[in-house]
Amino acid sequence: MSADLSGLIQISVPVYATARHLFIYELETLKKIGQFTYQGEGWGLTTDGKHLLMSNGSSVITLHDPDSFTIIKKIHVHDGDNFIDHLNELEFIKGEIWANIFMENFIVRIAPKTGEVLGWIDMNALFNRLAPTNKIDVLNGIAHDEKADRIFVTGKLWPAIFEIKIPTERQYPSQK
Ligand SMILES: [Ca+2]
Repeated sequence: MSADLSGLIQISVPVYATARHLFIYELETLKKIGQFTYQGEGWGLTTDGKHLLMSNGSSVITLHDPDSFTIIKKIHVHDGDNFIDHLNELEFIKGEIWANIFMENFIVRIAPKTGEVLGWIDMNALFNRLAPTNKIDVLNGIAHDEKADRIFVTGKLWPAIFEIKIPTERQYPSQK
């Protein structure tokens, strides 16, 4: 079984990857040092520094204990009264969960405590920057370089990784 690396994250020292099993690797040697199995699907994986956060293609993000993988909490992601489905790749960025919506060119910014959508980021402009000859697939990669505070996005089969900067809150006010 091959691991789905779109959920690849690092929490303290080990590296985690999902594919119905969650594999844990030692960072330096990439030797497998543990694994968990879980019910349902595992799409995206990130960490708030203490817990693991996993998506499964629904509107629910599960918060897990990193040692036992026990579910501590379910975060129901919603924008007003609407639950936001197809949450895919996750990235924890400065106190928010960012998730792309599978098959759509949008990233949502989510409040981890309440599951409320704080804002939508339109990624359509990136597609125009890729050559029409590129056989690109869906947006599915978000990464945050904490040290330099830089945000990167990419997609399946994309020949490029983009660094993005979001406009100020004043230009794109959140829902709250
Ligand atoms: Ca990520």
